[in-house]
Amino acid sequence: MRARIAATLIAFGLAATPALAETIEVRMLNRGENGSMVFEPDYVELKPGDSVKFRVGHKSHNAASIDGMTPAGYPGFKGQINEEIEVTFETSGFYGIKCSPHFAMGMVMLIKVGEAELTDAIRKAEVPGRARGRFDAIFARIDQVKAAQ
Ligand SMILES: [Cu+2]
Repeated sequence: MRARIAATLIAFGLAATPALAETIEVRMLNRGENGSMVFEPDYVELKPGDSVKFRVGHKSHNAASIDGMTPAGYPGFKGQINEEIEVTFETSGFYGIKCSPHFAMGMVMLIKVGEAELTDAIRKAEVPGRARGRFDAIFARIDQVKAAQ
């Protein structure tokens, strides 16, 4: 009898424990594998509750959410230049991220949290031309992976 209670408690404990939250590092670089002014990697997939730590690879960059490219109601965030910030993402959806001074040079990345669809609101958000090109390339990779599943 005592053994059965213990087993029940253990099973309940495991079920109630969420998967361990992870922190993924993204570096802010003047030059990376995909050209100049880049976040590396430029696309990450997270579980709700996971975090991204934005690391200073080179100086003069920051990480900030892009208005209109986050889940509805998300308040947004903005790191200072050269600030290494760690951001926890709780709400499922896509999050467009920019470096404020290099947004026009295409310094952007995309984060997917949980289960989310690439909506037209995300795909067609208004961003500078070079950011548009990089986002379209990221969207194409996501679509390719999805089509192969
Ligand atoms: Cu930058």
